[in-house]
Amino acid sequence: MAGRGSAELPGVQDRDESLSIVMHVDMDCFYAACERLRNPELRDEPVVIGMGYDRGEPSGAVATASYEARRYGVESAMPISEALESLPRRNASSGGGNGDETAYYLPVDMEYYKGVSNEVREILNEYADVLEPVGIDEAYLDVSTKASWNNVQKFAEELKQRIEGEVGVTASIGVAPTKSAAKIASDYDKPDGLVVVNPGEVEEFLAPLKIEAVHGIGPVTAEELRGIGVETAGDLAEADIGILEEKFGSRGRELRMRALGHDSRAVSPPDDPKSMSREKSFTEPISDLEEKRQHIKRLVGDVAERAHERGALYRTIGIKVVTPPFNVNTRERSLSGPVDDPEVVEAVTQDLIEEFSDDEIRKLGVRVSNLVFSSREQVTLEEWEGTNDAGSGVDRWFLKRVEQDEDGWKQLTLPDFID
Ligand code: TTP
Ligand code: MG
Repeated sequence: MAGRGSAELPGVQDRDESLSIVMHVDMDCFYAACERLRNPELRDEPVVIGMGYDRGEPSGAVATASYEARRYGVESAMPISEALESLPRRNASSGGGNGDETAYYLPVDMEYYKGVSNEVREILNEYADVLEPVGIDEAYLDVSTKASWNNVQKFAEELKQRIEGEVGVTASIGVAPTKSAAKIASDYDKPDGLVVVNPGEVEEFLAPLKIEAVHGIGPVTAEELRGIGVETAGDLAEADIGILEEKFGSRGRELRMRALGHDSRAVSPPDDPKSMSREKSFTEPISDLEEKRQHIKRLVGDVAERAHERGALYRTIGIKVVTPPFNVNTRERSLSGPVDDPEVVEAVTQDLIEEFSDDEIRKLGVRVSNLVFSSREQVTLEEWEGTNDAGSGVDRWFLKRVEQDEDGWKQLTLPDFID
């Protein structure tokens, strides 16, 4: 079934869809679920998390709401002031359990949510041949060799239980032969859902859904399609190809293929970053060398820790020094080989800052680049061997090693620093 020739969507790799088992995991009301972890009082209660929200204020917009709060019409992107109208704030004095008419309102705490997200990701890694995280609370997993269509339901149930048992939040999972069907399936029975769409059932699964559910169809195309009587994915799958081409040109055929469930995008790990950096601005420029050294030390600690967490080795270490009014100076040194060693970063950067001993500085930065990733469990053997696609793991690496010079950092590579 591989290689559908002209039926393949343009710009995507040839992939045998019938062989892949794709899982889409999406955490339920994620920010609210995180808050419930550290405050059990919030469990089963309406909870609203606001971006740009300050406690007690009507400012900001809803980032997410617990399912209990959604019953009152509160949803993402709604102004907090509007949410408050349907669901007033619960005061500490009123205590919990005073019915569903009020909600807890809390500001977003990204750092905390990222920590929870990482815990989930570690479990996902164990279950995936290839893991493609999307944002903070979603991921695609290719589980083709870890599971079979006969046991994938149990496999996904076990994964859900592990996430709930070990992290304490719930996930909804969709399983299908393609990414787009898996994503729709994970949303189909939220929260705490599990929907498996077997090969051969994708078209039937999609048919009753509104055309917006079809991958790549936005509100404008949806409206145009409705204009020619196409309301559901099933209508689109059966639509006259002549009419679709007349209206949408070559895209018409493509849209129809998508409504039939074809999607040959492979689950692929996100690109590795090319560099990692941290910067600090000062409201009053600093001139004391010891103070500069202390800031550098802190920035080095942050950058080196992040690189270590991501399994990144670096070959180039640099500093950025912004002097008034806004002169950006960058200095870098390259080592003879990649390292993961905070002391080397500290030594190099402290040496580089000497040149700016007498300057007033309004911003300092530390960057490591020329990265090589040591822990790449999520990359499949095929990618390493370059059989999967042109951008194989190895090729991408080398490409990256010559694609430096980003973020306004001038390439100023000095002779090798270390033998
Ligand atoms: P979603 O997965 O879209 O939403 P959710 O996890 O809260 O709820 P669901 O059970 O429907 O999956 O987004 C994940 C997080 O991203 C969400 O908890 C908060 C944040 N977010 C925003 O900050 N703004 C937004 O507009 C949306 C949609 C999400
Ligand atoms: Mg979610």
